[in-house]
Amino acid sequence: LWLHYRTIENKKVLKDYQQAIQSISIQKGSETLDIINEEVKHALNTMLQQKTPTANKNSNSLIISKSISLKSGKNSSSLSNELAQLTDEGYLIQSIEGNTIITSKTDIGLLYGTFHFLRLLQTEQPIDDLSIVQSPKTQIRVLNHWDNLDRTVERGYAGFSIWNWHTLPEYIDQRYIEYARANASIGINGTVLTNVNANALVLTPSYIEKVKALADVFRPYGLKVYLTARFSAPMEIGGLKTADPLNSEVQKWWQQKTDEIYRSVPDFGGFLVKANSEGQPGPQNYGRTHVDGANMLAKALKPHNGIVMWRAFVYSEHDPSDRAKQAYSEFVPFDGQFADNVLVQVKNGAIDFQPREPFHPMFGAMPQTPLMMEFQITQEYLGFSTHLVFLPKLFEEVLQSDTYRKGKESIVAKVVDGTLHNKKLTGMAGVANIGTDDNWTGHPFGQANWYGFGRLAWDPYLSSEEIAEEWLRLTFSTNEDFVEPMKKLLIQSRETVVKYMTPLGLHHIMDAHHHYGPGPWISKMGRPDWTSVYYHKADSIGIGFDRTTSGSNATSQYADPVAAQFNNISNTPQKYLLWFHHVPWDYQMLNGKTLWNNLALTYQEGVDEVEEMVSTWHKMEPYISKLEFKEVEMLLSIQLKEAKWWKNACMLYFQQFSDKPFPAEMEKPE
Ligand code: GCW
Repeated sequence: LWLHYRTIENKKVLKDYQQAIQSISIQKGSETLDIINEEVKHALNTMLQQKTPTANKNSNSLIISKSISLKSGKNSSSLSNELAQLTDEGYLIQSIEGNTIITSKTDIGLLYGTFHFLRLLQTEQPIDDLSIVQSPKTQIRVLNHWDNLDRTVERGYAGFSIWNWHTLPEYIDQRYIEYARANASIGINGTVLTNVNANALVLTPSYIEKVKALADVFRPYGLKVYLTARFSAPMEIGGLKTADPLNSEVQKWWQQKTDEIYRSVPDFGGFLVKANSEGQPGPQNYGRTHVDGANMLAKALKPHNGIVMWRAFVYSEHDPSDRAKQAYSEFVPFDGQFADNVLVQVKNGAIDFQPREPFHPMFGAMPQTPLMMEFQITQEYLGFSTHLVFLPKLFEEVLQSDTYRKGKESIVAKVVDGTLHNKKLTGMAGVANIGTDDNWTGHPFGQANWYGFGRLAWDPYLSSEEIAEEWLRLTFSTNEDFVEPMKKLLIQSRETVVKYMTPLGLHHIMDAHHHYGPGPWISKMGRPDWTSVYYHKADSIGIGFDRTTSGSNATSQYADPVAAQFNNISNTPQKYLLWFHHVPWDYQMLNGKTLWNNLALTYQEGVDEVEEMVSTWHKMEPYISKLEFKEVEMLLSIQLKEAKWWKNACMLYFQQFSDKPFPAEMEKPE
């Protein structure tokens, strides 16, 4: 991963660092502090090519400690003022009196600060005048593993689940430790071990023992464990006749179950729940509401400081008019009714992790309810672990979208970090792309998406360029001839995938069964909203989903002026055109060409851009290990083949409706 330390490449920088760090002094006395000691020694040995002595020198020392005593009184008081401003996970990295000091209120803060400092070294940043003050901007920064107890991973493309339930609790796989270390290095502080399509068995005593073993490994890395709670568990493993959240036996069962978990895992984080969605049981089975369900669990967790993450990903088969509207319609009326330890977890867009979606209208629309962001790191709709797509670019686009809920600059990032409506509880979840593959994520560049998610959960205002540059420098090389072209490639890669899969606001036109490859045609999936034609609505007149006031009126779920903008075809950004409008094939676009020709040329651009990715990659051979170079080369050639497949399948299919020739500039589909 990005923690594979390398000797500092630039000789002058190496010399400066050796000069600046002649000794290290690190506090001792806890497991976390031991981890810091090990990490620093290992990292410096490799990066600085020297065995740095542990000693308390007067200067040129790296000092990592919660209590720092300074000679100069002035510095000392400003340091303690700054320290007082930090959250428990925050830290300071400062150059003071010729030393580099990392300090914090907690051991975990020191660990985060240490990883930040090591990142500065590996990416070759100046360290002679540091004045870094950092606290995470969100509180709950969690991975959501869609891992089943049989070790299959729903929408996982990197092998099997890394949790070996069979050998737990006795056998502690080294992977668990590396996993915790990697997460700590980017500030992730929680992990939901199990799939949201939940299995109640994980709440039985023998599994709780296994969960405890993982929690014990993760604790010194600041990583809390959470579980998914299957709503019908009281019936399935508790022998009750109902799971009605207003039934006192059911309430008692959850309370006792929760107490039982906390006896084994005293810092257990809480539950993540998918209820009344895609066949999962929930409170609505008993005529109750999301509030009834969430608050019942919240009450059981409250005495232990646990939380409920209640997902808003709901869409019913009974109201097929417009799936995009349903989460908002079901949840927004409940604003203010959830208990104070409940977060509603909302996917970034209203459909389902498509290559591009406008931001979910729930963001900003529930001023009295903590909403947490759910991103998908695993590439369910973006070419699995086969296509290279740098997702922080997608995440950034969503986080920077302006909801206008409290006027201009009410961006989604402010909903997520709680500043828009003064929320105390905040968080971001990422559906993990991690598995048993040697490189953890299948595609070697999938690691960048795990990394980028963590960085954005810590600070939702970071730019994707900054993240791309950091990750490239950490993982491969700091040579500008590598970093610059590869940064460009990463940043471009997200738009490229949109172009060859779902340009101009198209969505959900993949194969309906496995979600890989094109499938704009009718599928035999049973539900109308599980087939692509529901979403693109191509006919002899045009293509696209009319979500304006003359159509499904989903636009009314946005605040003005966003709603007005999306309602008006000429003001709608072209990237969302077919998301909101049914547009005639001959409609003239900004470049003067028709919609049909634009569609064709955008698909073609997508293909051309993958060709450019391939040729950029070929120039990177000197900077990459042989194996990784070859791996990515092979994967890119699949990506190119499949970009053409998408283009050809979609254009030939849509041509049946448009009845128009392909523009001359487009390579003819075969
Ligand atoms: O994206 C869809 C997936 C399902 C998933 C569901 C969800 C875990 O196709 O596999 O189920 O979303 O987010 O609940």
